Amino acid sequence: MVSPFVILWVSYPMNKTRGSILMVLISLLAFGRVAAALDAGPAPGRDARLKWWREARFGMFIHWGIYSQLGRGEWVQFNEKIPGREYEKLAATFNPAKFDADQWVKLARDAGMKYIVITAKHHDGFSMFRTKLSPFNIVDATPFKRDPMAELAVACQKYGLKLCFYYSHVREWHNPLAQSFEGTANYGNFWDYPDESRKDLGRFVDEFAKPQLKELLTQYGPIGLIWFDTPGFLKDEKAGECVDWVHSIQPDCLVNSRVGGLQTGWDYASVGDSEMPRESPGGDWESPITDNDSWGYNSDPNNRYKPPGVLIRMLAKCAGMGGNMLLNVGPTGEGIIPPPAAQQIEAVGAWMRTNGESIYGTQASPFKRLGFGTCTQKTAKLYFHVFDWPQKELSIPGLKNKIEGACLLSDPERKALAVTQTGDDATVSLPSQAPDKFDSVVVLSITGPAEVAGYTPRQKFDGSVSLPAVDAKINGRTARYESDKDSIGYWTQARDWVSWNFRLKRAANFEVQVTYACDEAYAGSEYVVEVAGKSLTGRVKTTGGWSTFLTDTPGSIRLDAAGDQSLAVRATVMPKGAVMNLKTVVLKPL
Ligand code: FHN
Repeated sequence: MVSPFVILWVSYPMNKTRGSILMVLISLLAFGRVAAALDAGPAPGRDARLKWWREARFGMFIHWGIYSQLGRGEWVQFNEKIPGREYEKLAATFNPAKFDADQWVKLARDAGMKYIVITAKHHDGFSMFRTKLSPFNIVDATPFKRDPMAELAVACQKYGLKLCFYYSHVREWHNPLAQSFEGTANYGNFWDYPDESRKDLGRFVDEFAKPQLKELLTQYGPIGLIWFDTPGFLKDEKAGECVDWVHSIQPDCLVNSRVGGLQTGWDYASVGDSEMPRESPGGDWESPITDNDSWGYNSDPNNRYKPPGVLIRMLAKCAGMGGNMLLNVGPTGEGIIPPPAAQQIEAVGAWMRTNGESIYGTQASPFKRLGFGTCTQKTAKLYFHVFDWPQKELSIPGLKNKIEGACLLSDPERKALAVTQTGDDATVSLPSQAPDKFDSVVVLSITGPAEVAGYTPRQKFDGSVSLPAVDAKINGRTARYESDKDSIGYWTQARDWVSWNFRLKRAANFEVQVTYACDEAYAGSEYVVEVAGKSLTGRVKTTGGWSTFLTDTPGSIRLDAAGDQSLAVRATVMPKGAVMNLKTVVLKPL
């Protein structure tokens, strides 16, 4: 079953908090039904349709439209409430003479991307393709007059990528019929079309969206997928019609989950915008990730492009959780992919040329967590993506299979690395230098399908033991793990406590380091750290807020016995209604 959070899909550029809260509520309403839908089993032909997509793991997203000329993102019309008549004038100046479909697709191909999803029509309602449904389109309304989708189709054919279309089927600011209200929030065009009673989403879908989809699915050859967005309150029935419509015209064309909140029949789930789930959502999923702070081109010099290392690790993490990464670029109004974006993509491409084997066609990691990075797998092969290169050896916890061999994926000779295996603990000897700054891949050949024991933190090579909140057992009523702060919060009952099991290889004296946050108004609790029959006491000080963490050292402790141990943190005194937000406990050898 796919975890419910795969459908927490949207955070809005114009009012993130309001938009996110609303979408969380909508998503919560949808949980049961999506889960039920997925439990009902795959739609006929779905596995066959998804074959190329599961193999691909990496695609390019392109947000490009007449808004790109302004350099203020794709939401500029809504954010600035630009009247339709004014906004339409942008078509008259749109002449992206530097657009070169071949160059764009080649850039994607060289980066190892296998599909391109481009905005055929975004919320502004401007069609970036030849259409009979509206004169507000790139061929009829601009001096450019060309159909970029036709040119991209040729280039995709040439370089062997799948061409796919983003299509905004509910939210539109140009067509007066399109939806405005989504619950209490209004993301429609209420400044040009204030009379809500004249809006009719059903008619908009039937009379405009579906015929346009038909054009997209009949004018450009085989289309890999239709990427629907912002379903809002589209009725299940209508969303279902959209899915069937796509499949009836091109049975092999995939449809993502944003077609509707509660749909059965879509092919894969889109998680939230630029969301990196903490654990695998399960099933087939994809994360759309912007390369900077915007989707459409943003000329603000403060716009932060993600460094290549971040993107490479995101790609590995997605694959490690069994998902795809759809990396977005926002070309300019002239039709070029901004140089910082192109450079980023080239750097990811360089990594993919060496390490692509560890991404394409892989499945999710069999390990719940790996301290050093992540893992992907294929039959009889495990690919360990090592982000934090350990000195000398890589410790692999809980692998039950026999290891037949190990090597570095970047080593052209694939020289064998020494491996020792004791029970379900394995160590692989490594060179001292990481072969890659961001993600070095260590390949293990194993017998049979990977079998992994439950995760227990292990003592590291430097002798330290790190016990993060995410691995803690939380005993109690209110305390819970908060992923945004990566800590245990809501610890508002003194009797709640947390504990970890861990495995010690070598006895030592350890300094105990407790990292926590505490708001000034709640400081003053007392806690104890208990391990191996010994205990240390600490007092919780203010750290300046619930998200500001500091490290406290309540003392040191000797652990004599190697083997399985457990450590607990309890509150002994809680004068002000909360204990702390606990992030980690680290045992540092003295
Ligand atoms: O509102 C859009 C946004 O502009 C962008 O297209 C993203 C991409 O996933 N989707 C919507 C918000 O979720």
